[in-house]
Amino acid sequence: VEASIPEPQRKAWLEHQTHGFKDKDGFEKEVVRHVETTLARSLYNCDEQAAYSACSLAFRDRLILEWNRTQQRQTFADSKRVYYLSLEFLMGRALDNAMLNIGQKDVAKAGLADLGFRIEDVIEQEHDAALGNGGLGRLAACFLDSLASLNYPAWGYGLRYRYGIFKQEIIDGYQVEVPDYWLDFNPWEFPRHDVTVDIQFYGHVTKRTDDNGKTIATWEGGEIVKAVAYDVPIPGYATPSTNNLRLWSSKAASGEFDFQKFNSGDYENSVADQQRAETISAVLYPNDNLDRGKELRLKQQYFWVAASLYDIVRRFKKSKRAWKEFPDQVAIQLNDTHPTLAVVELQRILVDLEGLDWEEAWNIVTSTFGYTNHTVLPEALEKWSVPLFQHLLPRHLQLIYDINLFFLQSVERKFPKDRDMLARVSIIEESQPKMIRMAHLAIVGSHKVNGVAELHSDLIKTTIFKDFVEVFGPDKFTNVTNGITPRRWLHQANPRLSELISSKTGSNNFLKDLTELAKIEHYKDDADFRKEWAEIKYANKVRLAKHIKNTTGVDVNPSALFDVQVKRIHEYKRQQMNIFGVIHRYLTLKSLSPEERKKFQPRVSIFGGKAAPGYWMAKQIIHLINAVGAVVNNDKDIGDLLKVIFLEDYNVSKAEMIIPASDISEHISTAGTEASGTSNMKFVLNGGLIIGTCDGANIEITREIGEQNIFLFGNLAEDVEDIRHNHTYGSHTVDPDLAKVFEAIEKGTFGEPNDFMGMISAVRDHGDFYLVSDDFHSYIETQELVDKAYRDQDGWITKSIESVARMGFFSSDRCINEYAEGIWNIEPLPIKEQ
Ligand code: CR6
Repeated sequence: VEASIPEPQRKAWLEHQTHGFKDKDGFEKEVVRHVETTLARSLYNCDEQAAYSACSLAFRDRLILEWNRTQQRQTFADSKRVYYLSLEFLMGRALDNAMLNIGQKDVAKAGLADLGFRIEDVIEQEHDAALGNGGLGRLAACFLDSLASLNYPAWGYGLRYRYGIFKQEIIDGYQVEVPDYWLDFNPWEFPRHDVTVDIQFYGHVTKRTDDNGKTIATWEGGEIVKAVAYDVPIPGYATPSTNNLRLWSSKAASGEFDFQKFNSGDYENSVADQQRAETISAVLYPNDNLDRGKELRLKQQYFWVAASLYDIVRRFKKSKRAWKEFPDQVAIQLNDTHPTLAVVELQRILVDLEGLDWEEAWNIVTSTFGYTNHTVLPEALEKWSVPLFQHLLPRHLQLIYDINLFFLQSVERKFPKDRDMLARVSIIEESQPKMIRMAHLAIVGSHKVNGVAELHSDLIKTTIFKDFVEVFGPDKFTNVTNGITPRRWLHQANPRLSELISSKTGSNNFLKDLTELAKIEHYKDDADFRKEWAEIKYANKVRLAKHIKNTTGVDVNPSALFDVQVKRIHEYKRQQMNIFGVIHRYLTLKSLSPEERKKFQPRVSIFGGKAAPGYWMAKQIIHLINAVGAVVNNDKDIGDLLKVIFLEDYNVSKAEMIIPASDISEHISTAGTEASGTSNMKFVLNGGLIIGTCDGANIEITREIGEQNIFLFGNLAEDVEDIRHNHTYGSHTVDPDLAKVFEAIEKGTFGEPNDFMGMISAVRDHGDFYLVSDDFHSYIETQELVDKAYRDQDGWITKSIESVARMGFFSSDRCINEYAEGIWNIEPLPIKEQ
């Protein structure tokens, strides 16, 4: 239907166009209007939540107007767009970000004050949008911020989960999961009830031959579920560009429920159908770096991918171009293998629905997609059982078999008679049952494959994807080191530091070009600058100390060294090594005389992070941290010398408070296991130093900031395999200091020893896969170096300033520019002065 307003009536439209608020008065007017009309409240019952809602709506109105203009500009320019497909977008809060990116926080602050509210309290009302698990989801969120800030024509596509990552409560030292129902009132989304797509599942395939002898496959029967679009505007920083994040929500295709069933008295089943449909987008799978192979997860993936591709193809078709131009208009990035079905779905659309030849279609497909790998951990590599897959997506399975056949034929030509090679690279694993290897499908279906840090990109080329380098040549594989957005992780999280930097660099331009941070190195000996630098860190620590007091009841001294490890709980991230180290410190302190103790550097060990609900060992680690805290924090001999804190429910908004308050943070994964890590970058950018292994982006951080500014320890990735082999086949004794720690636990120092035996026997009896014992000595020694360095406050501040000054490389802007140039072949859309 042509919905465009005819020329004669356009004048009236243009005259009555709205623009959103322009100044403080305008802002207040909009807030009051939203309170009184949208929220149906008044000055007699406007609490902070209502003020938050109205304030957000005032900003949303402005965003959506810019959003409209941005879309028009992009359509008009007819430029290539990039589509970022991610099953996770860990956005956190939107209001503060919108205010800062639009540059209207001061206006909002003054306006809210006039109306009787403190802006900080209003911001705090917002529920995090927590549609992700950890680094991968947060990376997608940082990328959206950079794409908009750099004026790239880009869309994000994801799922609108009704429940995001669970809320974590700690009860008696144990993690308890509480559902995260976050949609009660979400002012940041626009439901598009007119943008829907029917998605098919199950059914069967029929094949017939047409008049030209061509085989036509038709996917019939099964069931239909409706995808409804919800749009979230993404504001760029200091630019009018406002991009779109489109999240799909599932609904029964027949609307409310099946009236036929209802009328025939089958009420329960008609409701059940509806609920089954809605289940698809109901909940985010809470696993980080773990594949569970559940049918509902596959349904989520296909639902999301099919809806997104339909949308992308629909937009392309409007341009009336020839199919071969599709890759000139469209780049699609696969964030991990979760959206790999998009490769198959696009081939299906082109061959089955649009009638293209296989070859021509496949060229279009492979020129369109890029695939980012985020892990080498085998347990995280997605595989789908063939029988399960066949039942749900029968036509897609046929297509995968055909893709594999043609691929293996090409391998055969290059490596004749190498049957082992064929078996290794095949998309199908010949196991019982057969499995579809999604990473193989993603590699075969993309023109570029990238890892997320240099070491990681090297590792995938020499280990898990080695054979593919031989098949496709090395140029298909590349590296794009992760980055973070300085808008959220410096400007928003640490406003005082951001202001100090801006006063020295001359403007806020460093937030658009982070390499400008280099300028602050000139001030590293400036006494006033150093004093303010230290004061800001201290103030951030005071704020965190208050939060610790409020949430745990424990008093911590803000002058102590704050040692932070916040991230998902995982054996490979080795929180167990950290807590064993804390116990070692406690035992050492206990063995000293009160006089000797006084020489010790006081420390607060702060942990935070969620364990996947089914990850028993991770839950045991959380329990031990809390059990140690309960003993240490109440030990009169120890006092302020050591405190152990577990912060409940670590999420993006808590990270914004915790990260700026850290003196040292821990990034201590077994070498070769953490693909990149991104919180390491956030901590250093906020003036915290880090202790870490030679893993992921730690290595590049060292290259940038200098070896003297980081505390590295432990075995190297290249040696891990041999060490593991020795654990199994050689002699394996536990490090003596670690053995003392185990002894204390087994004596019941921290409560029932049986509660913690899993952690001990993993090291002692089950091959110590993560090399906790091998790295323990070097870890403890390096922690002593940290203490020593911290006691030299002058030296410490120099390290801190130097590090921040050299972090320019880690902006997600640099990262997005690399993707744009090396993988997507797209350019920013210039904004003409309006
Ligand atoms: N768990 C990596 O483990 C990396 C992010 C983003 C991870 C982490 O090192 O920084 O991706 N991998 O690239 C996956 O999620 C599979 C992560 O967040």
